[in-house]
Amino acid sequence: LRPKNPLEMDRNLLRSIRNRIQGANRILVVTHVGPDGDAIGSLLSMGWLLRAQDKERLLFCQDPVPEGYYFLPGSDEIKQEAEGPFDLIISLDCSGHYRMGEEVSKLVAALPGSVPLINIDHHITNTHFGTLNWVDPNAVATTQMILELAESLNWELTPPVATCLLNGLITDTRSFRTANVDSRTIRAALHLMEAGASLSDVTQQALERRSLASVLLWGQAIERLRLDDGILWTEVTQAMRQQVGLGGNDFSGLANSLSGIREADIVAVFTELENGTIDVGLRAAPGLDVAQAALRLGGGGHPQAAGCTLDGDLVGVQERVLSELRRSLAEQRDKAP
Ligand SMILES: [Mn+2]
Repeated sequence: LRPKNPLEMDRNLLRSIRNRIQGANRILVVTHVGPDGDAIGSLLSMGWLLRAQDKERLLFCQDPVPEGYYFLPGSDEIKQEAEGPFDLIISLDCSGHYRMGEEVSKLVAALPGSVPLINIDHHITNTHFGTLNWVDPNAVATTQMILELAESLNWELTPPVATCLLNGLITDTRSFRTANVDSRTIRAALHLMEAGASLSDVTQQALERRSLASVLLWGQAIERLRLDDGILWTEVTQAMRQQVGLGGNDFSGLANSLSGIREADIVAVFTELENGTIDVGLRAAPGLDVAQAALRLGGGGHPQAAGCTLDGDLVGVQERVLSELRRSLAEQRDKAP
């Protein structure tokens, strides 16, 4: 029988996390490059919680906060530059050390001595790169884990904390619609609403509202859709982005929407980033898994939603990824009853 709350499973780990935080003077809190709603919600909620504990902390993300999350309290506090010293690092929603980005690697290398790292994450592909690793693939979002941490430590859930935590739950579950949502998720959401978070506000802001330019970009990407033996894919290039006037790398939601297409067993969206690398977003139909394929390509994620970032030109990356996906799909079809 699986314990309902992983913290009940490992009191020692919880105690160690608490002690490390209590003993730290200046904490670097980091989330992953290309941040999503759970990443930003985790970073901000942890920031608010640490502040209430009178802890000096710096909230860091290598990439800027996507516009859709500006509404979250404290979003302007997230820095893209950091300077030591730090005596503790907390990594949130990162499945591997590389997910924190090159800037963090450089920063950590420049710090004197080795700085302990607390790794809090819910990706099944997590590589346990921390000094302390709390990895719970049964949690629908990293913010669900932070909520449980706060509850266990009797940290107060103020409305800003609750709002940021709910943002992670709502975005990672697409408003409680993913297969991993269970009564534990709904209880968490209930608790956050009671603490002052608005379900309708966060859903509207985080999932519904988008710029016209991003919808026009969707239009172009949809025109380029291709379907071959259950694999549906498309691309978003920098040229397409310029055409609609949408700068940066900020673009999300397309892969999720495409994953509802009946003919698709697997969806792949290839996005050319500003730095020339290709971001690959993968989605699997219920019962299929893209996390393992993503892991073999050097990325990671969840069975239903995973991804990786690859060097190379768009066509070369597509060939490589599509052949890996074909192989993975064939294996899974062979195993299916
Ligand atoms: Mn997440």
